[in-house]
Amino acid sequence: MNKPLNDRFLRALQCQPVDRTPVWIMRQAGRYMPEYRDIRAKHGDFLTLCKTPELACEITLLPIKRFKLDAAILFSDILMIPDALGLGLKFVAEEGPKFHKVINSAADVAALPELDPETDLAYVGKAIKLLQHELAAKVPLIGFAGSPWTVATYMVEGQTSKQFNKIKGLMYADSTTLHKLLSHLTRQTINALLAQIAAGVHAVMLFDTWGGILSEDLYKEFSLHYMARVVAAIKAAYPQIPVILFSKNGGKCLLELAATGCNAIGLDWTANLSTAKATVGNKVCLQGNMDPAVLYGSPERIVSEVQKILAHFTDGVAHVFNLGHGIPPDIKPEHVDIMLDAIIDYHTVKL
Ligand code: 1CP
Repeated sequence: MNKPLNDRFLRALQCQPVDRTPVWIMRQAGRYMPEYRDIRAKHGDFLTLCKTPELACEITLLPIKRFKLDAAILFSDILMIPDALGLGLKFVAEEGPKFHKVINSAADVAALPELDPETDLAYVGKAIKLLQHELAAKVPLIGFAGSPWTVATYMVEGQTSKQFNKIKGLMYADSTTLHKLLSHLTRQTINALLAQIAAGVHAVMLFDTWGGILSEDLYKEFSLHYMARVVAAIKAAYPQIPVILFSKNGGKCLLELAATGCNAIGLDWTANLSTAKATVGNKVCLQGNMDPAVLYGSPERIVSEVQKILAHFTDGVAHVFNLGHGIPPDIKPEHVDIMLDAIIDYHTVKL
């Protein structure tokens, strides 16, 4: 893809100076936007939106047209890989994702196919190519996948979980099988991300939503290790493409995350920014970390919470502003404007 006109997001990820802090929002094209709800109501279910390149492209652009954002993120989902692996994904209203087939034995893992992203995930590449044209290189486009561990939780549990007893059960009863599953997913993830980069994304991010449910040792063995393999493979093929790792509740292993060779670490709102800066602030860019719930607050409170975060980065440590997790569906879009204006105004005042 062409070099974007607005490159402050890519510069921050490379720890280069920027004119102001770049910002994007996890789940920025989602249900809190009336424009998204309209498209969803017209075209049916979420998977249809993901698998129709024209719609995925149109939805990716919605928040870019509506808000002052510095990056677009491809409209897709981390569960498209297990869907392509043949597990039969559907989204049930009020309940979330459900898989028809679940993985619970060595035989299940051995039966998983190797994906060819050019055919099995062709709709992803097509959406990126459409975006290349439609975004007209205004802002960079982020590609993504789930971390192997996080995607494995859905494949083994069959749905979202609170206790994660099935995957933890497999971990303690038959760790060899779980490692085989994670290795398999790591290969598919690498190939899918390399295909996204070849199609034109400017940066990639791994979402490790459930890494934080593991103790430190198990996190290193079952989550971090496989993310490190993904980073190494991306960097070997495309050294210039920035890689962001986001482990929700991953604040314990910042040094190890930075040692993977990633460019940026996404932090949730429980991370202490002073500690994070002191630990890895001279090695990687930090992304985050406002509690999404702040956006339920008053305009004054939103502005003061934004300022509190930005005050940590006046010394030039590389930072991309984001929420600490996805934006909830019932946030008022005007509150997003207040947050974005506060970020832009903060820098206007400082300059
Ligand atoms: O219309 C709808 O109801 C769909 C809601 C929705 C949306 C807008 C889902 C269902 N996924 C998405 C898009 C999505 N998901 C993006 C698009 C880009 C963006 O705007 O950010 C991304 C990056 C994701 C990533 C994703 N999907 C994650 C990792 C990040 C996170 O939020 O923790 C996870 C865990 C999923 C699985 C998923 N997709 C959707 C649901 C309801 C879930 C389950 C979440 C859970 O288990 O609690």
